[in-house]
Amino acid sequence: MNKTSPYKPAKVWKWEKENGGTFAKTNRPTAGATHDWERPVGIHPLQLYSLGTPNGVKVTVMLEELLARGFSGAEYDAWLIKIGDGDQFGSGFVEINPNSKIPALMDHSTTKPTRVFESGAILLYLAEKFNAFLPSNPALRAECLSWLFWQMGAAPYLGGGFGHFYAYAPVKIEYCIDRYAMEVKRQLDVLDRHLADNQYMCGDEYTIADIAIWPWYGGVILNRAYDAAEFLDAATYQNLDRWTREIAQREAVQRGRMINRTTGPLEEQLHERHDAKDRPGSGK
Ligand SMILES: N[C@@H](CCC(=O)N[C@@H](CS)C(=O)NCC(=O)O)C(=O)O
Repeated sequence: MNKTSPYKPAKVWKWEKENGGTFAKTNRPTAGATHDWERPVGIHPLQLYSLGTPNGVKVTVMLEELLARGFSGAEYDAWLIKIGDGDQFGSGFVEINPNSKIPALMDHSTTKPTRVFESGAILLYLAEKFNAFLPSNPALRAECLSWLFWQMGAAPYLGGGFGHFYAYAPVKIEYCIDRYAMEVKRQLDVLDRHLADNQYMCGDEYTIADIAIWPWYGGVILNRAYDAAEFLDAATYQNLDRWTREIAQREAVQRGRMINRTTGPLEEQLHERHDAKDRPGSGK
């Protein structure tokens, strides 16, 4: 491998041109809104503004799980935010997430509507609001939150690191792919060892830790992430494989992963959800 590079960083970095990667059109080094956008508000207590990526799927799975458990207060409208078109920089979205990333949630059942952004914070907010999918026993609760926060810290290495350089970067850079493949395989091993002795991330109970981890790491196992299952030798993580496939069978998970999805087979896409009767398949 050639370890030298003709690139010498300037004294002060300047944004001079798009870097050519898959998200080059929308990436920029500043925050804030780029255009006016009035946020639509539907009829349900919870209004979700999202897209069917792993971070978005965490929330739609949680909402579907809550509804499946009979919490009618978890009824929601799921609006589509097309991040490839820059919708996350519209003023009405930035108002509820100054970080301009999906998912973002508005709870209209509180006296003054409550905004929540960051998928982990949304899961925790909903778990506390409905007292569900979060153990009440202090030790188990600590375990659950440890794995929830593990996921929030770990997944950027999988998505922003490995996924970016393996699938999206305009050039394949061996150093970067090696670095992140090694870290992602270490993370897969962390999960695999833990799941050897635990049915779910927190023992016997399915919790927000599972809901957070499954879309990302289950995605690798099911080859839904970056087409990298073979490269990462995903089949060797047998306990993680068992957990992934068990969770994939849950009806709420199957419904949740289709909401706000705009890629893959049409029969797995439901671009927006406004009613429990909305069903994927129309491609709309
Ligand atoms: N830590 C955030 C990450 C959210 C995130 O990275 N969202 C991506 C899609 S998965 C996004 O909106 N990207 C748009 C952009 O970066 O402009 C969370 O978990 O909510």
